[in-house]
Amino acid sequence: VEASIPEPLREAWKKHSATEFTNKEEFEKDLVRHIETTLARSLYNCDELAAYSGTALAFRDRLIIEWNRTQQRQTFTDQKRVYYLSLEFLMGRTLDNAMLNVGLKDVARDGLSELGFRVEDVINQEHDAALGNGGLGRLAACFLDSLATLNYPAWGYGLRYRYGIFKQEIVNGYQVEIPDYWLDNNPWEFPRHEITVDIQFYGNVKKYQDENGRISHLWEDGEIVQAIAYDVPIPGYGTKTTNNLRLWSSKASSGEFDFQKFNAGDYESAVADQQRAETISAVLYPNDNLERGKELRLKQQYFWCAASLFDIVRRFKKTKRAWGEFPDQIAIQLNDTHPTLAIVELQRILIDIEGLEWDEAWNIVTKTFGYTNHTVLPEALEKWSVPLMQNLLPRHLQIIYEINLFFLQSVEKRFPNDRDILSRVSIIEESHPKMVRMAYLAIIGSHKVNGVAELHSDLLKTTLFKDFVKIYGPDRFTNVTNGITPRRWLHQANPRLSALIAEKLGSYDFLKDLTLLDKIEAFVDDKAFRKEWAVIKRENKLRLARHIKATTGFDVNPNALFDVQVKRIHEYKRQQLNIFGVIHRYLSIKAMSAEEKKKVVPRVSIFGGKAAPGYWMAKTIIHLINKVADVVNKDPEIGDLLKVIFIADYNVSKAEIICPASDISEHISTAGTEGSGTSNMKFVLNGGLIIGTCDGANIEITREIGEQNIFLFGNLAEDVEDLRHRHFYGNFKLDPQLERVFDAIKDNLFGDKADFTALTSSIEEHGDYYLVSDDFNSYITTHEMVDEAFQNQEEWLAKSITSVARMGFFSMDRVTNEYADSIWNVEPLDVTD
Ligand code: CR6
Repeated sequence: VEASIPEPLREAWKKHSATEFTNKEEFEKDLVRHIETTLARSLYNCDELAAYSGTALAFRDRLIIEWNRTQQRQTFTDQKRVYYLSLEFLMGRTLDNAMLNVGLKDVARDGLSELGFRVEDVINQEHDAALGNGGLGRLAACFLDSLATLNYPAWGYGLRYRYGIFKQEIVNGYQVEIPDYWLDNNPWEFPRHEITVDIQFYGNVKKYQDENGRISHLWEDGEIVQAIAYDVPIPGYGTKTTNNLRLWSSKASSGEFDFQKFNAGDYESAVADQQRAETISAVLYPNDNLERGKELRLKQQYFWCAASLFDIVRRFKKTKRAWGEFPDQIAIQLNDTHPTLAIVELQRILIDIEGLEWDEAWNIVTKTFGYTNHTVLPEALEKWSVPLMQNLLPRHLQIIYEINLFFLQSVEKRFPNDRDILSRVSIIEESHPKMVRMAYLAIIGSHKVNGVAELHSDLLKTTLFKDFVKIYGPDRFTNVTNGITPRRWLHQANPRLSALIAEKLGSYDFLKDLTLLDKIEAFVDDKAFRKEWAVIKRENKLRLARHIKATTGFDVNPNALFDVQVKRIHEYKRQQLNIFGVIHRYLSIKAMSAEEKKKVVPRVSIFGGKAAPGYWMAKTIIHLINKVADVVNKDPEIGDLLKVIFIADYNVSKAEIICPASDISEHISTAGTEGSGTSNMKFVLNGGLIIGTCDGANIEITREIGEQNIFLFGNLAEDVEDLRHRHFYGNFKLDPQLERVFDAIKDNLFGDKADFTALTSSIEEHGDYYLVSDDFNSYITTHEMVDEAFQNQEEWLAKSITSVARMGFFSMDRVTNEYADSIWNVEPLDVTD
């Protein structure tokens, strides 16, 4: 349908085109208009929430105007675009970020103040958009910020979950999960009821001969669910580019099927169908680094991949280009294996619907996709049962078998004497039931595979994907070390530090080119600068202390060393190592004389993070932390020397308070298990030091900032296998200091010891898979070095400043440019030209 306004009438239209506020007066006007009309409130009836909504709507107007221009411009120019497919986008709050990115936070602050509001209070009204579990989801959000900031024509595609990651409450020391219904008056999304895609499930496949005598496949019957698009504008920092994040929501299709039921008087069943369809986008699976093979999860994956692919293909077809140009126009990045079905879906569209030959289609497909792997943990690698897929996606399973056949044939030709290799690399695992190995499918269907930090990418090449390196050669595999956006993780989270740096460097240009930070190293001996740096850290600690007081009731001493570990709770991340270390410290202090106690460096050990609801061991760790907190925090012999805090419901907006307030943070995974980690970067960028293992991006952080500025400890990845092997063959001896800790637990010092048996016995009796005992001594000793170093505040400050100065490498902008050059082959497009 031609829906554009006829040429001669466009002048009239343009005269009234929407305009953007640029100053305080105009902002206030927009704000009041939205409160009075959009929200139907008045000056007698405007609380902080209404002020938030009004402010958000005023900024949304601006964003959508720029969004429109950007999209028109990108369509007109029609150059190659990037599509980032991710089941998770952990966006956090939007208003503060939008204000800063468009450069109008001061305008908003002044305007709101004239009407009786504080901008900080207004910002705090916003509910986090928490459509993600942890690092993988936050990485996707950082990508969107950088893609827009660097003017890449790029869209994100995801699911519009009705419930994001659950909210965590701590009740009697246990985690309780509360559903996160976040969509009530969310001003940041635009429903596009006119943009819908019908998605098919189940049914069966019929073979037939088309008019050219070619064998074709028809996927018929089954059930249809409708995908509806919701668009979220993504503003770049200091640019007009405003990209799009398109999230799909599921709804029953209004097709005949329902009406038949409805007309037959089967009203209840028709409504039940409706409900079932809506379930697809109802909830984010709350597992981090774990896949459980649930049918609904597979439905989510296909629903989202199919809707996104339909949308991408529809946009391409409008350009009337030849199919061969598809990979020159489109790059699709798969955020982990969750969107791997997109590979199969594109092949299906090209051969079954568009009538291309298999080889031509497959050539297009593999040139289009890139796959990012985020973990080597076996429990996180996706496998789908063949019978499940056969039932839900019969045509896709056929295509997968076909892909596998051609692939194995080519492998056999190249390695005729290696019979084993075929079963090792087959997409189909010959188990009962048979399983589809999604990572293998993703490798075979992509032209580039990358890991997220150097060690991780090396491990992929030497272990998990070793055979594929042999088959495709090393060039198919690459590394792009993760990064973070300095806009949110420095400028927004730590505005005073950002301002101090800007003052020294003469501008905020470092927010667009983070390598400029290296210029602050010249001020490391500047007294006034150092003083200001220290004051800012203290202010940030006070802010966190207030949050802790308000949420837990505990007072913490801002002069104490703040020691933070916030991230998902997982055995491989070893929060248990941390809390055992805390118990060790507690026992040591208890055994001290009054004289000795005077030398103790006061500490606050801060924990935060969610456990997957079904991950019992992780929940036990949370329980232990809270029990230890109960005992330690109330012990009069301890006083200020040690406090243990569990911050409930760790999320993006809490991270923005926590990261700037740490003296030291913990990144202590068993070597070789953490893909990258990204909070390590956030803490260092905010002037905190870190204690960590030689794992993930810790290694590159060390290389950048210098090993004198980081506290490394523990066994190396290359020794892990050997140690595990030795444990297995009975050569396990519990570290004596850890034994003291276990004895205290077994003496019921932290409540009923039975509550923690699983935790201690996994180490003592079941092989200590995560090497907690092996690393314990080194961990304790290194913490003693931390105490020692903290006593020399001048030295500590120098380490802090130097580290920040050397963090330029970890900007998400560097990451985005690397993907653009080495994987996507896309160029930026300046929409202001
Ligand atoms: N859990 C890795 O474990 C990495 C992020 C982003 C993770 C983490 O080390 O920083 O991805 N992996 O690359 C997965 O989610 C599978 C994560 O967030």
